[in-house]
Amino acid sequence: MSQLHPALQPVYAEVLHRNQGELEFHQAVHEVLESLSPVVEKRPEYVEASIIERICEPERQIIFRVPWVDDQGTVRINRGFRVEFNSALGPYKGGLRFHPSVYLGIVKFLGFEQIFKNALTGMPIGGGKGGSDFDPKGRSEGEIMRFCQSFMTELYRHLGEYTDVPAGDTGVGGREIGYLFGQYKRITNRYESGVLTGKGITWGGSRARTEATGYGTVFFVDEMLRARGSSFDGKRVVVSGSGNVAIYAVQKVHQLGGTVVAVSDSGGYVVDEAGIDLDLLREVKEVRRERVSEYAELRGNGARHIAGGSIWDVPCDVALPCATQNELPEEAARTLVANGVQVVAEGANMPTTPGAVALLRQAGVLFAPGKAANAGGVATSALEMQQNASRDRWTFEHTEERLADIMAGIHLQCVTTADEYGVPGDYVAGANISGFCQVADAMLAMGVI
Ligand code: NDP
Ligand code: 2IT
Repeated sequence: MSQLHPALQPVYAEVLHRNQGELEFHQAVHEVLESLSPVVEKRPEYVEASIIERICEPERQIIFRVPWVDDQGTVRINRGFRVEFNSALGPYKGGLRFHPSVYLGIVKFLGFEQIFKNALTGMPIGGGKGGSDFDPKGRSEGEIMRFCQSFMTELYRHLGEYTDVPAGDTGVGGREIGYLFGQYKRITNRYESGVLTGKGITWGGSRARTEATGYGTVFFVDEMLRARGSSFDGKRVVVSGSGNVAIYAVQKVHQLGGTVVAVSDSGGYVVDEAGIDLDLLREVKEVRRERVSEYAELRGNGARHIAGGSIWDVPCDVALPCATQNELPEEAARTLVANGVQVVAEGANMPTTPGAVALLRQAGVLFAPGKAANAGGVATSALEMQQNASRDRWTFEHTEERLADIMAGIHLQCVTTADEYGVPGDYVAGANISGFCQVADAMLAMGVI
């Protein structure tokens, strides 16, 4: 990790002291503070008003018990979280994650990232995140529904279309949003469409929201390539994960002329030199809710599954980590560079470790941070809120066009901000500085609250 600006060292020390053991949160804060040295020099008013200290402290943190009964009649207890991090630009907005690894440090890192990501979208949304250590793997439909109902029975009192608007994230997709929305509607006796995003199309959802994060990541890379006179055409691409973000990244890469040759899950990865068959992947993951190993068995064209191991061993021009945090460590970055990778763009949140990011950038690899590259999901959530507020429903084409425009706008903001602050071509600094300044200016305007 590089040295922070002297004005930022005590801020970071206080974050470590106040949030002990929350390693992912420390990592996310450090990564933003590293970018802020030129801002501290250029905008002393932020330091005088303690804006950075304030941004690092969530406005509100909610932790609650989630009791539910499994199919055997046993009472189970999970922990629920909602961290309402920053509402300077709009109501708290961000997903819910259901995964056994979830604890306060993960929710806070995600919520912190979300503040700046949401600012970059240019939409009026603040930052928040939530979830539970509930493990949906192997659970029946009934168990998932009862868990979601219990979770919402506490969470509902903190939500509202002008207050806090959750959506999905790892382990929370359309099915879970349905159960959560149903329970919210029942408890409040209000059809408040704008309280959750990622809803089904017939009951207030936006077309293209399901596709938006993966599509947006690929649109962002397309902008990076285009700015350098290149394109996806003929590129070999590796996408980690095989969930919501990964699946639609694969689809858009194929539409733009690239070939995705590998995808993964937590059990291993599949190499399919002919190009991933999207229909089969969707059937295995979205319909049967099975493992990628089954994809290799059903494909029958020489596609092979490698249990364990690292998907980053597969040579590629473009690498899109779309699974989870810290899934692309330094050794993997070294292998990618040795194999000639040109671009790494984060579809997931913080999938690349700080050491790996440094190594990629030293090697001249184009690197797009998640805050910018995966902002298409939450941007389209904001478009869903807009449709809900106006009781309207847009076409797929119109929504996708808005998404593409937003991603092009984020790319431009990263480039121009990096230029303005003397770090040309640095997408990490461009994204962090641009997102930060928008939030900081709003906080300054609103006084000490
Ligand atoms: P899903 O639950 O749909 O899919 C997650 C995928 O990642 C699964 O294939 C899962 O495999 C895999 N995975 C999880 N942990 C690991 C691991 N340790 N090693 C390898 N693979 C792993 O989640 P999403 O696709 O929605 O989210 C993926 C990432 O994208 C997350 O970081 C999320 O925060 C981020 N993101 C999501 C957005 C959205 O709109 N959904 C928006 C922006 C970012 P397995 O099934 O084996 O667990
Ligand atoms: O990390 C993310 O940006 C998301 N999981 C999407 C959040 C949202 O509110 O759509």
